[in-house]
Amino acid sequence: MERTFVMIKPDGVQRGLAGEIISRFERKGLKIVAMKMLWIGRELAEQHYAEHKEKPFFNALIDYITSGPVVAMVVEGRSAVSVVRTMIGKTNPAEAAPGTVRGDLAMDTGRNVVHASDSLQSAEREISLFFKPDEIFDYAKVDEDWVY
Ligand code: RTP
Ligand code: MG
Repeated sequence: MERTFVMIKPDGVQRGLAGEIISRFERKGLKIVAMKMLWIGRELAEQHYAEHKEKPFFNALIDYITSGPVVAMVVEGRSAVSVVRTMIGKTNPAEAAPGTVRGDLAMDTGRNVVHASDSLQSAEREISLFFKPDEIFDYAKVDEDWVY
């Protein structure tokens, strides 16, 4: 099983889409093994998006992601990293396919409602940035035999 990091961005929380987005992952058969609401400070935001430090949109991205509370999660399942990336859709919601979170629920690249790790390596880095080991739960889910 693989784990990935997912975050409902401030616009997703403000627009009341947290339940809708979480529900999609649950219905898919993925398992939420950690979840919390937090208001990210600039330092954590800059660490999280360190790969974009030199990009022209970096400051706007940090302003956006620190503009209100977010919901952070660790999501587990077979090939969870790529499954979740497929479910959230392309970065630019205008190009994201219908049926994806961004394709269905967003309009603008700078307001694309959700983040998900883009590789297993990113997932491990981001999970450890946001969660302590004892905040991540190893538990059996009753429907697991019916999902796999
Ligand atoms: P994320 O990291 O948030 O899951 O998004 P992503 O992988 O689909 O896209 P990435 O290239 O990592 O970009 C991170 C976030 O930066 C904002 N962005 N703005 N104005 C622009 O050209 C631009 N490009 C990216 C988006 O909010 C994007 O999700
Ligand atoms: Mg990214």
